[in-house]
Amino acid sequence: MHPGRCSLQVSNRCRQFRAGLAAWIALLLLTVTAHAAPAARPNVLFIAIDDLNDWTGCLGGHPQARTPNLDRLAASATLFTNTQCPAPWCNPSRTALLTGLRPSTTGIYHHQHIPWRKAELLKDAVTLPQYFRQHGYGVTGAGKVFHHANEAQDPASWDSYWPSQERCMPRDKPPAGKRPFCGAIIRDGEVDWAPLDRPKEEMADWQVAEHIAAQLKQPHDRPFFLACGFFRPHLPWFAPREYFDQFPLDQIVLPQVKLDDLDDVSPAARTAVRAGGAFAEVQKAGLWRNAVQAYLACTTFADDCLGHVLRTLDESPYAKNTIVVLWSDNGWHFGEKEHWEKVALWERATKCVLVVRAPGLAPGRAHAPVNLLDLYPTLLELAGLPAKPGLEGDSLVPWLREPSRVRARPSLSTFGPNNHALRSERWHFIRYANGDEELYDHWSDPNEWVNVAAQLQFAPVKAELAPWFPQTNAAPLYAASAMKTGRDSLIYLIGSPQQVK
Ligand SMILES: [Ca+2]
Ligand SMILES: [Ca+2]
Repeated sequence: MHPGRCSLQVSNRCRQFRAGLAAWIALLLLTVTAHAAPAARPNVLFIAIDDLNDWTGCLGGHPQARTPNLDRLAASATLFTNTQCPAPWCNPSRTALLTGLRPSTTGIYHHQHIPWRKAELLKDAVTLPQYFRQHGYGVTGAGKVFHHANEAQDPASWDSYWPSQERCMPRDKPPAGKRPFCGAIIRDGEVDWAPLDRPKEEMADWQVAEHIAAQLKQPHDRPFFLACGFFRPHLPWFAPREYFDQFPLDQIVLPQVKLDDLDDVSPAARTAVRAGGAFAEVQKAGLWRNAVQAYLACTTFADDCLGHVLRTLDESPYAKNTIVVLWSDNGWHFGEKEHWEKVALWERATKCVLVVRAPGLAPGRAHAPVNLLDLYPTLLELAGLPAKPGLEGDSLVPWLREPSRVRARPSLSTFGPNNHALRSERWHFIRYANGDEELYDHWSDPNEWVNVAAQLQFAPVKAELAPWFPQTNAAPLYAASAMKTGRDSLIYLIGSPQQVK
């Protein structure tokens, strides 16, 4: 055989073989591609706990806080230890988180700015759950996620809701007898608490947990976004007696307060807080310790509900392919700065809880300043959905990958028009609409006892942070005259709408 001819024949055969192989591989790939499911997107379990400050085991804000389920979640996730709310109040905080836009952009500053869809900018806004709906997710929820008129939950955002789109929580049966149960009338009876002689299964929050758990036990034919909103430890602090019994009254540790703490805050803030007056009422009634006990009890009850959901997730087929995010919408004062509740720009009111666990990412603790506004872009990136232009937060995925990363951008909280606070890793800088300022150094003063805003040596700190104050301060959805008087108008004592540019 002629070597050349032979070589030619081999070469031809090789070419035929290669061509056949290529065609076969192409066919195989085509077949595999045609039959394979599209890349599975992770599910999202989105958990809110109302009014939970840092009195948790993992954040260490109170030595007696007992939150074993939250702590376990935090240990398996990234715990953001310096999280600020967009606004220290349910409605503006949640509206900002769920629309991705600041209160100063939308004009939703107040508890009473509902329904928030009435704001021009939010009329056609696509909310976080709605965005997941638009991208093929099955989106459902139970409990308090949006703050809304009569607990309704913005039908555009959900495929379904429990108990219904009109009522986000089952009604808790009130305790027998007449309010107030705590022993005194505090803020016209709004501040109240009591241990209940009933099983936890009869509580609305437990029923929300039960509903979410049932969802996690079901088969799902597409990725899900499941929202779970717990109402406790929001007022009134009613919880089964077994939770109160875990915190014997004579052993309750009270928060550290400085008696003359308000002396160096701005006059407007001092007036506003004292006008609220609930802490003075609590003290006068001799019930400070009882109130702390009730809050700790309600927090442990909420944690128990959380545990029910997390255990069900862990035992489900979705354990490994579900992003878990847990957040609270604002902090709470218990007498620090003579203040009682949220609605202030100090750290006790603005610091909230944020935990994010994503498949494939190692647990860690991030101390960079972050904001609930960052959640919207974070969840889109984690789920592999297209980024949404116009959101005012930033994705936290870089901090989920590298928790020790430094962040230049401070975290913004807003309370009423043009009253803002910026939190960096070290500083908390508050500027009210009338120009009054407070500056606290968290490295030396974690309780925010010493306002150093007027000290010349810190002028450069303020100058560095100030450009982050928003340039836009939208007019409130409704005028202040439409507001109730008293505590609900505190927001305008500090920053009257007339002072807004
Ligand atoms: Ca709240
Ligand atoms: Ca002080």
